[in-house]
Amino acid sequence: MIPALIPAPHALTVHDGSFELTADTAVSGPECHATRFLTALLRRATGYAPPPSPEGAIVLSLDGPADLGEEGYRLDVSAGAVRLRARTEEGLFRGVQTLRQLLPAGIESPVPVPGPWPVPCVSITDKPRFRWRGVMLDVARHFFDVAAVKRFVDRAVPYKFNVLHLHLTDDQGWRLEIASHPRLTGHGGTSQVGEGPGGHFSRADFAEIVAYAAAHHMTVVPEIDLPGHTQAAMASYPHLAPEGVTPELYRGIDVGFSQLAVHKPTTYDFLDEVFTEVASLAPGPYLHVGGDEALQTTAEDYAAFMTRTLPLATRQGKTVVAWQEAAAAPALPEGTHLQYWRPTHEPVPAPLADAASRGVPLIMSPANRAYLDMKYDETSELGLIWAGALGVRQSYEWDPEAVVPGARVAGVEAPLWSETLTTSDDIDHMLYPRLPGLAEVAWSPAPKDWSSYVPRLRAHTLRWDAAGITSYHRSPELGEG
Ligand code: NGO
Repeated sequence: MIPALIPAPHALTVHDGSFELTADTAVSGPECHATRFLTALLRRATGYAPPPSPEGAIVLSLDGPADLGEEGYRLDVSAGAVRLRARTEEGLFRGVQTLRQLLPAGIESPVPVPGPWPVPCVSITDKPRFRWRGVMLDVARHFFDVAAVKRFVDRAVPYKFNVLHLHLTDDQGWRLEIASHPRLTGHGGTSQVGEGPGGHFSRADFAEIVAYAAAHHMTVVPEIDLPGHTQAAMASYPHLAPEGVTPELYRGIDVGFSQLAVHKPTTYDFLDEVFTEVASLAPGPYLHVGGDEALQTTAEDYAAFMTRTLPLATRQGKTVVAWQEAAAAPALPEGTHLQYWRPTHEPVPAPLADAASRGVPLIMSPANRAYLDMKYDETSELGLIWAGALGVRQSYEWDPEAVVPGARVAGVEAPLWSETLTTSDDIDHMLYPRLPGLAEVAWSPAPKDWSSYVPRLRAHTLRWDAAGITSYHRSPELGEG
């Protein structure tokens, strides 16, 4: 029996027999997140709490072969021992997720449940196809608090995602406290889609999210969406608005109606101050500046805006990330990543094709493949459908390298926009069962075979049940039993 691993590893050999985890099975490994995570996971579901031992039967070590790279690992399970090797702590952490999936579904239980706890004997050598494997949560349309963001991270971790992109600002709300501009959240954070009170992350809240992500080897990519999608900012400070008058807070779901005062020097002073604070709060290498759907901004103004704004981000030592429209900026700073989001059936816009041909790395999030806010089908209650319905198979069966031929693909990201989502159960409903497929697209070697994938995915529903995830979509595409 082939174990139901998602994402499928690079190379897997199954041997006869199994390792049996018992009350005496100690874990040993370097003092790091991977060792702590595994120890806590095993203890939580099995109730076993053996004292740590330098010669545990499960041994993690940092002596993996060099060709494993940054996130690769080698996992050998025999009847007597589990050996996990990597070059880095990150590699060990990814390998721990594989070991987790080799254990019975009950390992996901938040409280101790009875065993037995067999692990099939295997040899696995694994490393990712793409270095950028992201999930995005829109906390602007509806605010999601620290606990909800942590839960979102928990959903992505078993599937080896390594980027947490937070869409922190939009017309409906500004969600990150900026000490130099307290009204951004004090006023601009008090609205959201519909009637709710909005909300925001204090600096301490945000630090907690960054630390939680880091403990799960995920990098936080903060997004400040500019120069459109900025009504909440303008509603907070009149000088940011082209007319110098604060507009009302916005609670609808239209896009493309707002624009910062792109001609005023004070706008760039503002952005400099915001970026300085965001950069210090999010220590990762990236700063996402949005750039999408600036429909009120002329092409000339957009180019001028980006020419002034992008260096403000790089001044902070950050690599710029922006939605694909930013390909129209006259000069993209070295290293800039563009995020492809339009559906794959649309022609690739000329500036984007041009940027790609110059080697600008692309993050692939085409809406008709990777947008987790799309409805599963016409009957879905939650979600939008502007890019078409997005079934489980359609989000799985695609090749990120075929979307813009010849492009340098940094990886894949699955955005979850929250116009229609208000609770963590809503989030779970949109994530599962599509998220694991996108993880496989991002991690596993091409090509993808739906018929070998669907039984593995079906097996994972037992894990979600064991974890107490109740609202995942019962997709007919997964078939019976
Ligand atoms: C678009 C738009 C977002 C919407 C989303 C909904 C991008 C990059 N801009 O994607 O503002 O929330 O669609 O699917």
